[in-house]
Amino acid sequence: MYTTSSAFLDALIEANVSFIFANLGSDHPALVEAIAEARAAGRQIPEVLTCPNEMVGMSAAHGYWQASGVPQAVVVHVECGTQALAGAVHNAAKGRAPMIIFAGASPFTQHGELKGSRNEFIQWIQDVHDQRGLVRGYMKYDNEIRTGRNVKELVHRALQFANSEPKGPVYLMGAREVMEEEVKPTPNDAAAWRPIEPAALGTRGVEQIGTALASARRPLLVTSFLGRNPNAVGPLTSLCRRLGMGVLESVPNAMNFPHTDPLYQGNQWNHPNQNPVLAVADVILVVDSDVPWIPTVSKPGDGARIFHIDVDPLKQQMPLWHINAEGVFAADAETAFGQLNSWFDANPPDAASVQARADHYAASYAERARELHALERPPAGGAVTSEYLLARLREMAGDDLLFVNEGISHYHTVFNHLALDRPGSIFTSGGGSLGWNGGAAIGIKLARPDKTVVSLTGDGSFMFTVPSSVHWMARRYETPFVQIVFNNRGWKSPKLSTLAVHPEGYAARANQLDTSFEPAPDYVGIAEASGGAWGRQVREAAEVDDALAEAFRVVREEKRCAVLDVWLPHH
Ligand SMILES: Cc1ncc(C[n+]2csc(CCOP(=O)(O)OP(=O)(O)O)c2C)c(N)n1
Ligand SMILES: [Mg+2]
Repeated sequence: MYTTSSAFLDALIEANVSFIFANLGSDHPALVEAIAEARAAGRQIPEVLTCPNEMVGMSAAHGYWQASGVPQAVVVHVECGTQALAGAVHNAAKGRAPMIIFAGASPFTQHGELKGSRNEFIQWIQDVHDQRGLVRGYMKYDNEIRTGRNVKELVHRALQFANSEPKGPVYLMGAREVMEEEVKPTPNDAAAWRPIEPAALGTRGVEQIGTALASARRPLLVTSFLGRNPNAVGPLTSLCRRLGMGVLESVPNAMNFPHTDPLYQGNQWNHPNQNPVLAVADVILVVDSDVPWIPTVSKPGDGARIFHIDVDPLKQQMPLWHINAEGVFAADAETAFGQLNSWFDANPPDAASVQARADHYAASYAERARELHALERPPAGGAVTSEYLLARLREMAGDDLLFVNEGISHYHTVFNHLALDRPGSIFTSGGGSLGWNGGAAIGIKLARPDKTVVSLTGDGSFMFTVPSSVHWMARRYETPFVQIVFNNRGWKSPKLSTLAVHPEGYAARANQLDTSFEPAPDYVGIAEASGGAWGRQVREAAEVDDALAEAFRVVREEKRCAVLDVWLPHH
């Protein structure tokens, strides 16, 4: 038998989908049957991963794409499972992570008119007015499969949207009767549904940007996520070096530029102070950034000339957005840097100016390096600090490490002290819905089994990941990773948010703000019970080296997760 569901699976294979992150229900008999039939017949289908929690499954699909560039599939149960995707929907949309989500829908017949007609009470209860509307504000494309005769077309069209810039998740739903419909197999025409080719700058744009950069005294590139495409980092590095252009990251989402290069000028988050490098830059090239600066605290100087190159310069999903750019370009960063590099081949910049700029940035780089280094010294008394821990991790880390950063109030600490220089070596969710790191670590390990994955998470964010599901899946699907919990006994960030607006109010004087996790949960115990993880608590700086070494050994040799519950000063 060949049904809509069989054709759906074939379409996924044609689209190079290796995994279906699935959470099944009464809407899926046709799909479950088609999967079983394909297995019995030896027909190729994606591997199905059972995801006890939908958000974990979708975060895994997100992580898989981040580490491989290949979108995967998520299957969930009607509107309930769609809602249970929860904040992963936000993260994929904001992080522009492509994937295809399929949800069944309640049968639309109730007297047995068609195969798949209603036979369970829940099918009346789960029939809602606008299932697709639940996620429409976040999906690049959504549609309903109405017949098996064009299901493959819908899958390929959906993925064409997902894979075209600005990328993002797409959603299909199909009712039971439709997914049961018998159809004839059709040929593979996935190649006819290619994503839009990367966009280039126009000749005038290249000239405009090139001329401005050539004459700048303090040219500065500001970026957040150009390194989502690891191939953009090389051309950027060449461009910066030949110009003596500094690089400032704003809320980085990837390894955008080698942090060991003297042109690197640090990363700015919610720091409540004007960034000094940004203040004096006279020509600023913003490339792939959703928040290049926060104007109430930090912005370019008044006379600065700003150019903006972005996969989505209009920020189509952001109702309020503006930077005062004299040139705005929708272009692919790797392509644009290639064009600018060619322009500078033909128009070599003045060597003395380049040297002067590079010297200036190198001096501020050295100053920053000294400050960071001082922070890494273990404090008197022996307690562990995040800076010390990260410095040790940096020293002990091999070149095979991939980092997952959901450190929240430690986001910048992680970027600062790991000082990474390998493109594609660190990932963040790109959004603001906490709990992405556990699922993401699974997806990243699935995509890159040769790598050692290290997830760095706040204690609150550990709890948001649904750790029981994460650690069960990690064991079941053999995706061991190191997970380091920055345990400050609660949510520091909401406290910082309050104090930033009310520095001298009641909250500032209160002895607790309902953000504490005392008594602290046993994070190692949770992971151990759910997935047989190894783990230990770390309270002293002197314990760090042993704990890290053992964690790496366990993950690499015993192939199980290792959780280090690192006790930092109370938030
Ligand atoms: C799903 C979700 N719920 C709530 C928040 C609001 N929020 C932002 S940061 C934060 C605290 C996170 O705690 P933790 O991971 O321990 O990091 P810390 O702030 O302590 O560094 C919270 C609750 C959010 N961003 N996402
Ligand atoms: Mg915390």
